[in-house]
Amino acid sequence: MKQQKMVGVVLAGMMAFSMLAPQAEAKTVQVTLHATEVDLPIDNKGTMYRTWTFDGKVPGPVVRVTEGDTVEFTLINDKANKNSHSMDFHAARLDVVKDFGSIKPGEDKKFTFTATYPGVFFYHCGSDPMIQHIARGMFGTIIVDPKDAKALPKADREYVLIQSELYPNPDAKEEMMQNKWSNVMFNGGVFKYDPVHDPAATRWLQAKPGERVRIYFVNAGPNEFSSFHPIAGIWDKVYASGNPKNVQTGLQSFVVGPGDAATFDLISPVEGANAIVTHSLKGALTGAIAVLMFSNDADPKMGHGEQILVR
Ligand SMILES: [Cu+2]
Repeated sequence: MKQQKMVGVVLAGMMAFSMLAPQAEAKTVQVTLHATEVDLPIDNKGTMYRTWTFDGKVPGPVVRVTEGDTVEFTLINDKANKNSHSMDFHAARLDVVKDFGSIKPGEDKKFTFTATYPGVFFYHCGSDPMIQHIARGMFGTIIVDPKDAKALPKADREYVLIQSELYPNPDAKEEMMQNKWSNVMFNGGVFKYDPVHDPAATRWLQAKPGERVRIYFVNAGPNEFSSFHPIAGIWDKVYASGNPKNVQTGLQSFVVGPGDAATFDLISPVEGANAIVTHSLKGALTGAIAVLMFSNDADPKMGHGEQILVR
C-alpha cells in the first residue's frame, strides 16, 4: 500500500516535470514574399547587377519558425516583372507541381506546410531555368528552431551566411550551365565581410572570446560545393541540415553541397580574427571570405535580431 502511494507520487512528479519542460506551443505563421526584379550592388564598390529577388534583397529575408509550426505562405509575383517565379522551401513536404509551380507576373499563390523537422533549410525559386533564377539571387533560408529549447546548446550570437556564385552576365544561361562563374560570394556580395582582401569592405562579423557563435550556413550554389572552414578556428559542433540529432564534434571543415545547409558552432578562446571561408580556394580568393572578429569590445547588437544577417 505504502509502495503504491510512493509510485503514484513519483508518477505525478514526472508528469508535472514533463509539463514544465520547455516545449514551444505550435503556432500558425503567415509568410508573404514578393518576387521582384531589381538592380542591386554585388560588391563593396557598389557595382550594380540585374538581380531577381525575394523582397528586393539577396539573400531574401530570413524566415524563422519553430518545429511543429504551420507556415501559411503567399508568393506574389510583382506586375512589373518580366518572368515567372516560384518558391521551393526545403523545409516543406508538398506537391512539386501544384505548390512549387511557377506563377506569372501579376499573379499570386498560396500553400501551407508544417515545419516537421528542425534545422536550417534552403529556399529558392525553382522556375525554369532554375540555374538562372538561383544565380541571379532568388534564394534565402528558413530556420526551424527545435521545439525543445534545450536540444541545442544556447548560442550567444547567431549569423546567417549564404554562399553563391556570381556569373558576370546575368542573361547568359549557357555560361551558368558551363559553370563559368567569376566570383563566389557570401550573402550576395564579393568580399562583403572582408576588409583584409577588400579595403572598401565596411562590415565584418563580431563576437567575444568564449561566446558560442552559431552560423546558419546555406550553400545556394547553383553549382559549387563548399568546404566550410574557419581559418584559425575549429568547429566545436556541426549539425548536418541543422538538426540537433545530426551532431558532430571538433571538425576543421564540413562539406555543404549546392542546395544544402548546416549549422556550425564556433568558440574562440582568444581575441583575434577567424576567416570563415570555403576552403575550395578559388571560391575563397574570389570573394567567399568572412572575417569574424573576436574582441572583448564586440558590438552587443551584432549577431542578434536583424543583425544575424548583416546587410
Ligand atoms: Cu524566379
